[in-house]
Amino acid sequence: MSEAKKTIFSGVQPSGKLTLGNYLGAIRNFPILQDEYNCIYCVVDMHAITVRQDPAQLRKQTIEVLAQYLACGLDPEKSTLFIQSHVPAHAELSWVLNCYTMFGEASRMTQFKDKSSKHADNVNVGLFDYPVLMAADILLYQTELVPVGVDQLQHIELARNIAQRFNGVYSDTFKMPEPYIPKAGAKIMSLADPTRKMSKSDENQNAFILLMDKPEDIMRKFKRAVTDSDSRIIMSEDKAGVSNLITIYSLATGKTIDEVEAEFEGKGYGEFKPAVGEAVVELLRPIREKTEDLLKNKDYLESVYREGANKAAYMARKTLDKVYRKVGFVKR
Ligand code: ATP
Ligand code: LTN
Repeated sequence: MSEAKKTIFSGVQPSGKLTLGNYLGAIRNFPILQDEYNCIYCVVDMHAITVRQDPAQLRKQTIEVLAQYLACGLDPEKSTLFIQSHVPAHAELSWVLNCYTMFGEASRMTQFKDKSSKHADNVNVGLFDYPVLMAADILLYQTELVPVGVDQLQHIELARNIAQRFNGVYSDTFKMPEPYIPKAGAKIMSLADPTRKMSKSDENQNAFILLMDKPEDIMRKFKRAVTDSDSRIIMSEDKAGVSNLITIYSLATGKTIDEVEAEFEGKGYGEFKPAVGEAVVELLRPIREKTEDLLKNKDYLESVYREGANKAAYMARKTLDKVYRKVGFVKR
């Protein structure tokens, strides 16, 4: 890691098993820049507890997300991979940033509104504060680029506003982060209801494809995927279901949208849906197999996240010290 390199930061919540949406929208892009950038990828367990989690499951899923980072091509020699709760600077900076975030702006976050209605019995302060912790994650490392799906854009804009406000009150402290959102795949839709985002916390198992799903489950879910009454295989705004499948097929095979439309011209869903299923089976097969292998080697995974936390803590401390000094805390 050299000082001259620009920094990339992103995180994924261990709130469930990873989906094809997480992969195509975010994780797929994580390894591609690891040679040119100082890349930092975190498993954000502190974000995950904003909705109720089973402790044993959370521990297991946290390790699984780390294994999947590696299986998707992240190299711990090149990138810093760690678990958020292992680096206390995230919680420390988020407290300070709370005091530079307006109640009104936090109230406008659509993810908060969505999750509050989904978990009406547990609208806790952490859920409200979620985007401020995310701003701390990003700003601690002087991040310039944040690869995420489009649903996270509003949170990155909030992080920019907080950074700008803090820099304005004191002096330049934080770099301005930019979102890095893929042109295709930024919002993969649910297979059961293509007007909604594919989400790992959906109650309907047929709504999502998991990276660890068995080939037969992947095939079954695609065959059942909700499409529209008109059976033409074309990309169109009023054909959410089929457009979503075309996007997935195009990303899984590397074919352009035009090529996909030409390939299935005059053909129906009976041919198209199994073809999408097969392409996704082949896309995910090496990731699933690599993850299974890695999960057998807990010592190795432990060495990766320990080493990662040490590197991250060192980088984070520099920013946190600066922030504490600027706001007027006495040096200890
Ligand atoms: P949850 O259902 O628990 O809210 P999630 O499935 O939305 O979780 P996150 O951990 O919040 O997943 O997201 C991890 C990354 O994956 C983020 O960058 C997010 O933008 C991206 N992402 C999540 N769902 C999709 C999707 N359907 N399409 C594209 N990108 C997605
Ligand atoms: N909120 C993100 C996860 C996340 C994140 C981050 C992403 C937490 N901290 C920092 C990018 C940068 C989500 O995907 N729901």
